Amino acid sequence: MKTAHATCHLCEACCGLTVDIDGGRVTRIRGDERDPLSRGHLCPKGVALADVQHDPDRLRTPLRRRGDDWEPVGWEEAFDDVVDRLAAVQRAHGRDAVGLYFGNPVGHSYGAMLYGFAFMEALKTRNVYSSQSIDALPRLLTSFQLYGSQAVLPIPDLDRTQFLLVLGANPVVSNGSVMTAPDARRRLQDLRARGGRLVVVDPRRTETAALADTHHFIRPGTDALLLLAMLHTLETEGLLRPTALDDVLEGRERLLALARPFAPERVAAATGIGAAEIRQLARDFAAAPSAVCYGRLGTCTQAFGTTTSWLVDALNLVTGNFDRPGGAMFAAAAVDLPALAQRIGQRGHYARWRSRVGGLPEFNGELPVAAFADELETPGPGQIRALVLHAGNPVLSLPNGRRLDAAFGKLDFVVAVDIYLNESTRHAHYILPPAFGLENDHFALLFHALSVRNTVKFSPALLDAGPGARHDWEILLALTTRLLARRGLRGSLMAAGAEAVLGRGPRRLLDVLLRTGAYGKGFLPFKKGLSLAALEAEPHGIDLGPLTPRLRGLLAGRKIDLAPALFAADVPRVEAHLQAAAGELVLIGRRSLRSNNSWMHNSQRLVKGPARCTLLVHPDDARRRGLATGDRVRIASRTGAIEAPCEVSDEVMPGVVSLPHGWGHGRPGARLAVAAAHAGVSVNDVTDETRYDPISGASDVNGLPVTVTRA
Ligand SMILES: Nc1nc2c(c(=O)[nH]1)N[C@H]1C(S)=C(S)[C@@H](COP(=O)(O)OP(=O)(O)OC[C@H]3O[C@@H](n4cnc5c(=O)[nH]c(N)nc54)[C@H](O)[C@@H]3O)O[C@H]1N2
Ligand SMILES: Nc1nc2c(c(=O)[nH]1)N[C@H]1C(S)=C(S)[C@@H](COP(=O)(O)OP(=O)(O)OC[C@H]3O[C@@H](n4cnc5c(=O)[nH]c(N)nc54)[C@H](O)[C@@H]3O)O[C@H]1N2
Ligand code: SF4
Ligand SMILES: [Mo]
Repeated sequence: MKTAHATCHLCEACCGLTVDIDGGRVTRIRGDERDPLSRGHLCPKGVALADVQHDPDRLRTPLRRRGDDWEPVGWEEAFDDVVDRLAAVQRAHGRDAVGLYFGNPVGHSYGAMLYGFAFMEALKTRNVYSSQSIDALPRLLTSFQLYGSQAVLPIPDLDRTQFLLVLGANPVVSNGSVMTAPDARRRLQDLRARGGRLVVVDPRRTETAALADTHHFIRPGTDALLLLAMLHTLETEGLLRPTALDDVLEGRERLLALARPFAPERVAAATGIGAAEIRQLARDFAAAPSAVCYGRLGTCTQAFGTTTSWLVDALNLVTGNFDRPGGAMFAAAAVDLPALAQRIGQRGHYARWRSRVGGLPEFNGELPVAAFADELETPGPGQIRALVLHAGNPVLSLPNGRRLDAAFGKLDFVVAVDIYLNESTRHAHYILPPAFGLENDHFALLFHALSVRNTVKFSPALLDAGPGARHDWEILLALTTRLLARRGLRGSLMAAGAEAVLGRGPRRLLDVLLRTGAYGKGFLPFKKGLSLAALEAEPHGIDLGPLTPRLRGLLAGRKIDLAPALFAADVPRVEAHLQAAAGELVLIGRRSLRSNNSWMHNSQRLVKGPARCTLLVHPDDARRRGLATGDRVRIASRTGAIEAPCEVSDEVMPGVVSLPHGWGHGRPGARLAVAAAHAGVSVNDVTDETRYDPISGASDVNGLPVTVTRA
């Protein structure tokens, strides 16, 4: 038996793991006490990583469809045939006829991320989609507009702030998002222990709200009204002082003028938060020695996602809580993504083109998933006829999954790079299963840059994937070079170039990135400078200290417009929402400590116990409909209806019901034995792809009008 150290890649928290391995199998996973960021923390998913690692349903060899069945096929044959078919579709119907969807796990694999760029370049389709547009797109667009780069992402200085205002996030369960914060629970308890305050604004009394000094229920989709009323209060009560960043801020007067019509009294009914409470919240925020407002999934995946994300930053900026300890700050990672993004020209771009059918804007080369179904179904040049699915499960994860499910079934060709034969990959003609988890090296390329503390760590693979295995990056590289090689002499040269640069694997690239990064030149304790070898000598990772101010360097002479025209133009729509129909039930989601989006339900230890895919209904709403806990209820929307068990609970506010996403297993053709026995229903069978934030195109899945009746 050996014991070694690794990093959990399942969520943004990147917890350090101590792993016992016996005979090539993981026998035990514990939290690594010596990891400078996670300090021993481990959640139930981290323990269950072993279950996925050794899951008998996990695919180990490429599969090719034979009618309704599958046959194993060799890698080279599979690569050749897949690329033949993709190239044929592009030749016959144009580049955009091949669609690409990549899912959340790509962001957790530095190899898949780096090689994914190359693959996208080779495919050259405009039909690129990802889970980002049902996640953080409004946050990225806000950064692009305000700071000139999607990679300049403000992170709450969680470990030092004296006042944290959380809107639409549940870090005690999620362990942070666009805020890498392992053991968020302890960090929040520490905040209160040092005399700081935690205020949570959420339509559900979440696990995070349970730790808070104050929790305000808020009617879904009304955060922008709340933030405008807070800005109004700050101005009218004279609570705004000059800030250290005033010389780089523009448009302060325009911002305050936009907020002027929104007195707390005017937004109280729509938000569900009393005017006195809103005023007090603004006063407390302004009076705190340091404060930070943090908005996440609930503020992004709603009707006003971009405007809300902007106002969150605006509040931090005008109160002087930006780029200073205890406020919103910026990580300085060993591989500094904002600097890298600048160097490789990936600062972002917006609306350079729009989707063919719905006219939704691209962001940084990607179209919002709200446009996906139309682009699959609507005939004409540019229609998607073949699809590459990389580490995504859109049938369960995207709005109106049923429509996508049907559309995928009609495609000429689908290839999936995935470890499971699941609800989405069952539509594939080929499934190419990569090495997984502890068979991969880990480096938190993305998440070191989103972290509440600067650390750096590299974890080499602990398990041998076996001679027949391929890593995500190897699969992407094989497809990339083959695609290029089919494009004549120039393509062949590019393929040879790609092979020469990328063929030695992502470790080489990472070493270059580390050596050319901010710590590459030499720093204590590495007088020689940071390199991959230096990192490998420190299996627990290296602490680089708390976040430090650095915004001015990131702005590189640019000023921050506090009220960009693109966002300001949305305020009348926010104002119109004051009159939104009250009384109708709206649906929100929720996450659980024992669930990871749609793909860890094949772990017995995660799914055991009482069913978790239940509809939370407030007692008043239940009484009115004659519902009790355990009743089956029918949840209906424009797109369809599903049935789930009812759970009466005052955890949700009146008028709001909550159902988690990622369930709805047991579909014919999928191969997930445990998940099928704990199927649940998919909330995305009732979410609506036509509902999105019009600025970014991000899907609005929180605040969906539904009718709920006894089934
Ligand atoms: N209604 C509603 N919908 C939501 C959300 C919500 O809150 N409410 N949340 C949204 C969010 S934030 C996200 S991120 C998305 C997620 O949306 P997706 O990314 O589409 O879905 P996942 O469930 O993460 O599925 C990941 C897939 O990757 C596969 N996989 C896992 N590890 C690997 C790997 O290492 N390599 C490869 N190649 N494949 C792998 C899994 O088998 C699975 O098929 O869901 C979104 N959908
Ligand atoms: N255990 C576990 N951890 C995870 C995941 C998981 O599936 N399971 N998924 C990972 C992923 S991909 C992501 S993106 C992160 C997400 O991490 P978080 O951003 O923390 O996401 P959620 O837990 O979905 O929290 C969103 C909150 O918004 C609330 N909400 C809904 N609508 C509104 C609204 O209009 N206004 C306000 N103020 N609140 C609203 C919901 O009630 C919910 O509490 O979590 C990651 N971590
Ligand atoms: S919090 Fe995230 S990174 Fe940490 S053990 Fe759980 S799933 Fe893994
Ligand atoms: Mo996500």
